[in-house]
Amino acid sequence: MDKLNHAKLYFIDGSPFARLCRILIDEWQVPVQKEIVPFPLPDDFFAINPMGQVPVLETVGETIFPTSQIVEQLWAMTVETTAPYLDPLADRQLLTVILGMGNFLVLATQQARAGLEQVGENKLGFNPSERHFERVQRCLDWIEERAETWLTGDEPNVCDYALACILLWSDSRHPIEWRNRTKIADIVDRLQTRQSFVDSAPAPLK
Ligand SMILES: N[C@@H](CCC(=O)N[C@@H](CS)C(=O)NCC(=O)O)C(=O)O
Repeated sequence: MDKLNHAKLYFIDGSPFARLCRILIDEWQVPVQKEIVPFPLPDDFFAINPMGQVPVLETVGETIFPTSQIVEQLWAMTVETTAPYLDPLADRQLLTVILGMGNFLVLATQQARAGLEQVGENKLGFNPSERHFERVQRCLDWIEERAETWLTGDEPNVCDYALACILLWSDSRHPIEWRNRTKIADIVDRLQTRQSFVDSAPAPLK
């Protein structure tokens, strides 16, 4: 068997980052198996990824994370480079901002859902969770300013998929205001009916 047939993506059902990778595997037709792992992740997952997070892509001899690195690897594995081109500077900066915004949103949402409250004097000078939500709103404004029909060209690309995965995850966990940005809302609405999105939709929370 060749190297491609051995590749495996570890994911948890809800993760927007893992959902992006699952969607890219389907959209770009990359030969990668998908293996679901439970949430919370077992402690021994730290042996696979020292950050204790999914997604993780295993190929022969390589264990690849975080999401941005997996995206590059999946792109390199597309059989006939069917994936649309990403400009090395502008588009990758956009993807970095979208994934960074996702990190802030996940951290702040997890804190809200964990019911954590302030227990001591705030020596930092701001509320980290509120600051994360503020960053998300500012990033959305920045992305909306740059959006056209799609974020990076004439067809949907990894930046559009990533943005949609993150905002749909937010809707399913701890909704925030984002639909007031009409271009972003239009992108998400056009993507969420695609088969790759339907097949990877997170199960409702119990
Ligand atoms: N920066 C990471 C973010 C990945 C991430 O936040 N994964 C979350 C799920 S959305 C996770 O694995 N959480 C498990 C845990 O915290 O135990 C990446 O780009 O891959």
